[in-house]
Amino acid sequence: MSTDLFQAPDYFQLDELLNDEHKLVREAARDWVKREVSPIIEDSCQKAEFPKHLISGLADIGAFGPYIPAEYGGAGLDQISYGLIMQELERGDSGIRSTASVQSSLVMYPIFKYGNEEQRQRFLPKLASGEMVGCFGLTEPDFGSNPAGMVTNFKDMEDHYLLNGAKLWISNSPFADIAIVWAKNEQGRIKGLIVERGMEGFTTPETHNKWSLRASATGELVFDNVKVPKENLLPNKDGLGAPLGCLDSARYGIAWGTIGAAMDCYDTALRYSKQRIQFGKPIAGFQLQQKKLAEMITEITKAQFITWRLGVLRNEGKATTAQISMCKRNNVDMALTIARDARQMLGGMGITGEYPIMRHMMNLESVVTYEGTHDIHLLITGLDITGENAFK
Ligand code: TGC
Ligand code: FAD
Repeated sequence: MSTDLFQAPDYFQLDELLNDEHKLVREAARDWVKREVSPIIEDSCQKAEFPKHLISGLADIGAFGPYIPAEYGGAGLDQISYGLIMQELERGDSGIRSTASVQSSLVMYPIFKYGNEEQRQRFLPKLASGEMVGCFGLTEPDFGSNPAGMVTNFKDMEDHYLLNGAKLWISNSPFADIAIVWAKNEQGRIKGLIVERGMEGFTTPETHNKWSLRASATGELVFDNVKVPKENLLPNKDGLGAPLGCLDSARYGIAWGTIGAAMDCYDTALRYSKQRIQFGKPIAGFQLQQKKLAEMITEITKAQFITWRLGVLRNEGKATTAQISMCKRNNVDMALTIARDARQMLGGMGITGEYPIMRHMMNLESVVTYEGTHDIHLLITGLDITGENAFK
């Protein structure tokens, strides 16, 4: 891959809305991505390997539990800083941001929010430092967009729970030390369980042949009469609202993250278009290419502002699920459109690993699907504004 020459676009001086801590956190993440991610990421994707050696660096820049209080090992940052870290990571690669999203919002968050003090003390510091990596099991082979239908279940055996079922499409599962697993109890109520690697009957086969998110490990979680100790049940919340609450936090991170991917595609296409000569002049001088670039910077700028505003609302505890959903949907769609246009602007070079665009484009095909598909998010907005449920 060519040298990372990334320059972040800030067309409407959004920086003036950030405080010193936000900028410091962002610069640390940006520098780290340039130094550690950019030089190796193309190779990891070609080999379809998650670069595990990045885990300690992710912990060092505060990407594991940015908003979890410092007493549990988190970085104790606000929601804007959390978002900016996700933006910088996904500027590098969606798979690296995925690993941080899952660890922070889908593993540390439910333990912090729904766990007891003993569980917080036992797991959060190790997850924050990267000594332990987690994954989140909600999706099942027959229940993706409709997790309420899940069949994974556990029975109360008095001195332990007995867990059976399977989860599919689980980020980080092949190497995770623990899994937050959502399963139904005998009353059909959804609860969260912390399942630990090494428990008998628990396996995590890897899913191969992905054309997308190749630098992120994806797999299954299979439970065959797994004995889960009673102290591993998350006691403080049940029902589908528990996993959906975690998704609010992760979807918010994705909204920021996809701005990073879009910025990288725009910045790459802009630089290339100024250097590439056809018909005797830089292709940046042709109206059709300028139209693409002008639309890209406009859409990035609009996304930056709704996402910053969402961060402010989250800091104030006022952001709704529907607002987060709209922002995730809009920003992934924006990034995917920009990636496709940017790829065309590079002509044949756009399909090579010399430039990051095709990799972002392929990654974003997963991002538009996970954490709720584009269609599901349209229906969430539809329900919110009309009061009519079109899911069922
Ligand atoms: P619905 O009836 O709307 O709600 C069921 C219960 O949940 C409550 N609730 C919430 N609670 C807290 N926070 C939220 N955001 C909540 N949203 C809803 C709700 O009040 C209700 O409570 P109760 O007490 O009455 O039971 O549920 P539904 O079955 O109609 O489903 C709605 C729908 C379709 C929007 C939801 O199922 C959905 O979002 N589906 C999409 C599935 C999805 O996003 N899966 C993601 C899997 S994880 C993943 O992809 C990780 S990728 C990570 C990476 O690599 O980065
Ligand atoms: P389906 O639900 O079968 O949807 C298929 C199509 O039907 C979609 O286009 C959808 O929009 C549409 N559709 C479904 N219902 C409706 C409706 N009511 N109205 C209109 N259209 C509808 N899950 C986890 O739990 N943990 C993870 O860590 C995780 N990581 C992932 C990593 C990757 C790389 C991928 C690809 C997925 C991951 N997922 C994870 C799963 C992801 O959340 C699901 O793929 C997603 O929720 C969609 O479910 P599905 O694939 O079963 O599609």
